[in-house]
Amino acid sequence: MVLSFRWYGASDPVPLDAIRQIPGVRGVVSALHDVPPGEAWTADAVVALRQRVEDAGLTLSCIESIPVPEGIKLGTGARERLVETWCASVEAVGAAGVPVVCYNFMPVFDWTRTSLHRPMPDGSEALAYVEGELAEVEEALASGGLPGWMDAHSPDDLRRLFAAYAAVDPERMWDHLGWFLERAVPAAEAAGVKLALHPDDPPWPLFGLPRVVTSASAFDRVCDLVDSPANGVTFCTGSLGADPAQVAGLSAAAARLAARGRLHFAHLRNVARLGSSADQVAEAERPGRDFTETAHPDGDVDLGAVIAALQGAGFDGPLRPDHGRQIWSERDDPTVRPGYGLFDRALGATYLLGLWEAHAR
Ligand code: DNO
Repeated sequence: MVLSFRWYGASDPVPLDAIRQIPGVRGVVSALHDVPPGEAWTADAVVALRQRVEDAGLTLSCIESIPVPEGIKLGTGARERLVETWCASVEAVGAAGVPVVCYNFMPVFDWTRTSLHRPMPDGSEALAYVEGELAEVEEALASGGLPGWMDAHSPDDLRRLFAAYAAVDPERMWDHLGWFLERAVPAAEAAGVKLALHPDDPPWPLFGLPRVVTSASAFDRVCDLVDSPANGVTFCTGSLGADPAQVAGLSAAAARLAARGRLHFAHLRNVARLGSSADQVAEAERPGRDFTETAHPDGDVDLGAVIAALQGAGFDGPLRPDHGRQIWSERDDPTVRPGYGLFDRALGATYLLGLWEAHAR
């Protein structure tokens, strides 16, 4: 495996030099963050990104992400043109020699939390999701007081998108994903790139929008839609592990998908269902799907078992820690991207490296 770290490019307050100093980290996961979604990437621009990463003594192990435009997910008349552009970007990535592209098929919003600064018992802060707080988020959406992770859309855009998605039920969403893969997978094959679809985070419908990539069995269905080694997944333990019904089955699912040759990228992070022992909040107070992110060794996901499963299947792709808590001097630092500071992700990386080495013996 290639232990990797996400880097948001030149504007990331975490510099490549710092990433280089994390023990065991050799790969960087990044994207052309300055190219507007829907515009084709060029090979020259990807090569320049790769060069910058290599100049820092690292390798560009994965692109995360090339955003899929809403017109494709909605199945509008513009989708032919939009998918051509998306495939051109994949071609550029392949021409620049980067082996994996992570993407997602979530309508309107990428990962969704109700709090970016939930105080933890140890004085750190973490991202959290509490169903009882969703109404506040919806109000903020309507008024334009958008939380940071949602600011890609104006309130008018959102109203238009919500109205358009009202006509898309889950089976239509699957059709749209199938239509997309029928075009994207051959392009990826031709470019020598593996596609790695990220699951919806959290893995259930939100705000009445159709979200379908919500389980390991949905991943199987994705792999069946177009039967090619280029059509694979990003195995994100924090996304799928937020579902209490799935958390115990994660290592078996990782083993199955990796043995199938479709697990192309691993996001290993941890979550605790609020009410579970790691969080020590009374179950009765917060039933259901509420969860908080945790330090990598804590939480409900058995990351050691997932690592053992990946090793058992001979996984050799990029693997990265994911969201960290805000700890130490990053806790009150407004320049830190919630979830994407340096410190706790670096601790997560060394924990994953330790697990990997321990299981390799
Ligand atoms: C969250 C990430 C996601 C991921 C995209 C992939 O931090 O895992 O934002 O990058 O969903 O397209």
